[in-house]
Amino acid sequence: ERAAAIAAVTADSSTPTIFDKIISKELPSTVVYEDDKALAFRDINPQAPVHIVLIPKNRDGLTQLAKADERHKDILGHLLYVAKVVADQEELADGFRVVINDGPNGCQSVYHLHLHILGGRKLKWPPG
Ligand code: DGP
Repeated sequence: ERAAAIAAVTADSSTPTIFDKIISKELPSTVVYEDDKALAFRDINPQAPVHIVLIPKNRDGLTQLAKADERHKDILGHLLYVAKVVADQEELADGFRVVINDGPNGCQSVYHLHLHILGGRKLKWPPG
C-alpha cells in the first residue's frame, strides 16, 4: 500500500514536497549552506551527531536519482562537491558518509532528490 502511494507520488514530478516549503523558507529549518543552486539543512530526525540534507533548489524532474538524465549532470556534480564543502564546514575530518536513498527499496520518503551527509560518529557498514 505504501509502495503504491509512493509510486503515485513519483509518477508526477511536479507534485510539491515538504522540501519546496523549506526552500521558500515557509517552513523553518536550520540551514548550514546555501548558494544559488543548492540548499543544505539539518535533518529533522538525525541518525548521527551530524546529519544534513542537501538538495537542489530547482528539482527539474529530479524526484529521485533514478530519474536523472544528461541535463542533470552539472547539478549532480555540484551537489557532490557541496557535500564535501559541508563536511569541511562541519569539521568531519575523521570521515563521513554521503547517501542517496532511491525509491521504495531505498527507503526514500521525500521525492525531491537529496543527499544525506552523516558523520560525527563511527558509522556501521553495511547500513542495512
Ligand atoms: P529520505 O528518507 O531519504 O527520503 O530522507 C528524507 C529526510 O528528510 C529524512 O531523513 C527526514 C528529513 N525531513 C523530512 N521532513 C523534514 C522537515 O520538515 N525538516 C527537516 N529539517 N528535515 C526533514
